[in-house]
Amino acid sequence: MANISAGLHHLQKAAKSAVSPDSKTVDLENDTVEPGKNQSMTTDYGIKIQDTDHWLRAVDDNHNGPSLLEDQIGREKIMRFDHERIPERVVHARGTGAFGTFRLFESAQDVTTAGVLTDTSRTTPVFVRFSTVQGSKGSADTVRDVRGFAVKMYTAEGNWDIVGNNIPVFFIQDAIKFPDIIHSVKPEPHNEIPQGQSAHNNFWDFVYQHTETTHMQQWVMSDRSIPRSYRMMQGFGVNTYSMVNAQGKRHFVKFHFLPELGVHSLVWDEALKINGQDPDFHRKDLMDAIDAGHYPKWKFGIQLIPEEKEHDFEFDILDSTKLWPEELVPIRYIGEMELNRNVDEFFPQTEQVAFCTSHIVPGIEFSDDPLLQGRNFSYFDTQISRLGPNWEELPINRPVCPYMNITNRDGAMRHRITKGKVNYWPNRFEINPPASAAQGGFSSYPEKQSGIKARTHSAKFKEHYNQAQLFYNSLSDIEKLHVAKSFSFELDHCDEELVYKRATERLSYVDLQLAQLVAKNVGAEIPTRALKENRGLKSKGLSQLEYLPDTANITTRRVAILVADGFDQTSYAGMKSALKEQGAFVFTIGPRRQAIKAATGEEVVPDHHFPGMRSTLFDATFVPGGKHIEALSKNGNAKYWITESFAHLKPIAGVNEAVGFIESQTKLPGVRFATTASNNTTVESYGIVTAHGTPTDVFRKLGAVGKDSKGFQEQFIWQISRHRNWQRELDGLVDQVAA
Ligand code: HDD
Repeated sequence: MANISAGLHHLQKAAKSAVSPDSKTVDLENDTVEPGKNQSMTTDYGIKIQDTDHWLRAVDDNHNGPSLLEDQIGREKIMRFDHERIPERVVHARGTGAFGTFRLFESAQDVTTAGVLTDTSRTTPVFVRFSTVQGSKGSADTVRDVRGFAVKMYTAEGNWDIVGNNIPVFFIQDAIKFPDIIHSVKPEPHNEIPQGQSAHNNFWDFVYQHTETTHMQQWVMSDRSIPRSYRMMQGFGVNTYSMVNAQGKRHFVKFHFLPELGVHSLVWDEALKINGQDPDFHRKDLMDAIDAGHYPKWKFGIQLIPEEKEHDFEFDILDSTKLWPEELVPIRYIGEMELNRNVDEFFPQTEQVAFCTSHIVPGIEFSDDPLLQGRNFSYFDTQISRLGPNWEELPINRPVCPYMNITNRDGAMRHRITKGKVNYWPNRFEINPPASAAQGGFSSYPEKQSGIKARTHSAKFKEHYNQAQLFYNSLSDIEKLHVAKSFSFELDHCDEELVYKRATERLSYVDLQLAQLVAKNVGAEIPTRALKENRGLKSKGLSQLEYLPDTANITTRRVAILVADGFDQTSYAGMKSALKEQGAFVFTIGPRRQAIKAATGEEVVPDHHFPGMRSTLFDATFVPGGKHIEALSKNGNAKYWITESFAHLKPIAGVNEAVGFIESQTKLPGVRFATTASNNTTVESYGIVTAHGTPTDVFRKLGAVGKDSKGFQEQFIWQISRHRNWQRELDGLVDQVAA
């Protein structure tokens, strides 16, 4: 099968070739346009516009007078504006997307016939949309929430949508409860509060009433729900699908995406502040990385269970509140997804993209997962109210393979024009016949079905705590601490005693210590015994720290260099070029966005001035040596920058005069992060990297970077690649600084 070429341009080419070659039709299919200087502005019905700024009026000698309703140009302009909005998504309203490609490096033909998973010569175009769940379209990016991870693969046999999240399990087991969980987490009905938060009575009331949510609660209160970047999140299909091979053998399957950059999160105080300081933090982050050519990549994996082993597990494999532990069902990584092109226009692409769990291609099938079955109904339905019945033919949604259906006609906003006399099958011309299975027609797996009507689930669906414990037990100490802190934050925001007391009590089913810590913080009764014995089981891959790459990859990490007049040019330039060489995004921050002079006379124009930026928007900070420290020491913004970076566990580096400045801003009597021992000595302590020596000695050509790097720049780069210094928080230093 020939490659399907990547990206939108290719999508369009393919779409064109899928219809009649008649030139007029092709023109109509050409949806992407680029306005130019030589192209006059016209109305939507084609006449050229002379004046865009004055409504047609009947004026007197003073040019005063009433506006005329006859101004068809003015009316068209206002009408178009009045109707710019379509209903936002009822959930996942806030999001952003990008184009890319999917490549297969190992065929899965032993388990499926799907071309996209068997033909290693193909490149399949994709569009991916990331999102938050709770907030409205204009809400902030870095709220504590599940992130949507929706992938549309434009395969040669039709579109395949994996509508997943960055968390592998879900709150509820049955789709019929979806309106309730979503109503409970959304702003409360009487006052429309709060926006972009689950920290309120109704959510915690609902999850208490549904013990099946206990597992997902742990994930949502962990660092997973405050990702550093969409590029640093895992993606999970969550639901159980199935796959069928050429011999008709069926396997159950779960889909996984593993990010090349590792899985990283913000810290909570940082996330809260970014919500106000840069609500578009995540969408900018994705666009900037793609624009700079640092294309994010994810390995694609499948977990497989043969049909006959469906009942071999202590949990039901069709229950979406359960994951399949990797020890029991290993992940087989068979492909790679890369995002490499930003959208041209947000609305027709990212806003109008519509995903559907029921979009599957031959070789991939559903399962009886009751959440998936309900989703298959819901997504189809929601697109009709958001986009109308012809939503599948919008440019972003239509397939790139040939598609034609003479029966599907008309409806609001029909775009495509289908020639011919007949619109039904069978017809006397034998136009548009269905395809047999041998010709690629979709045929459902002949799963045997019989039963009585009942509103029920299998007995295993009733067990709700084992995997909540499994997840919590598998976390590292710092991740456990964060879980306790986020439960405490959320329940602290619940002002109804019944709500926070009961939600806290529920934690004793997971871990007694966790329950005790949270109870103390939120003012609930401190439990003395676990309400369910913790079996102490752990599983691999649940702690996100396990995905920290061994290599010192700092590409796209945002690093700030703080300067004022009198900075040392050699250290400034040395560090800047070392960081850039490693692919970091480096920004100079100074007291003003005008030339700042180095001690030796060189000038640099900062990218930002101190009041215009905050440390929260950077992963690490470097302060060069030099006389400028005197000015920085008197600048409240610069001083707070260091204190806050310290509290947010970020690597900080400084040389010579800067070392004392950094130490003074961490305000920890008795804790020293540097020694002044001998020249050219690099010291790393709690992620603070310092050195003393002549700048030319300290800033030599960049050597190998690793844990034991003795070089100053190398050690700083290594610390950045570790993301955050958790030890500071574990040792209680952060509580003392409290940015
Ligand atoms: Fe959903 C959107 C993910 C359960 C009903 N969902 C939506 C999106 C994602 C998910 C990523 C945004 C897609 C986009 O970017 O446009 N949803 C999930 C996951 C679930 C899940 C991983 C659990 C496994 N969803 C779920 C259930 C129902 C829905 C049980 C209803 C029964 N979801 C919707 C929806 C949305 C949606 C109302 C809103 C906008 C849309 O579909 O296109 O139909």
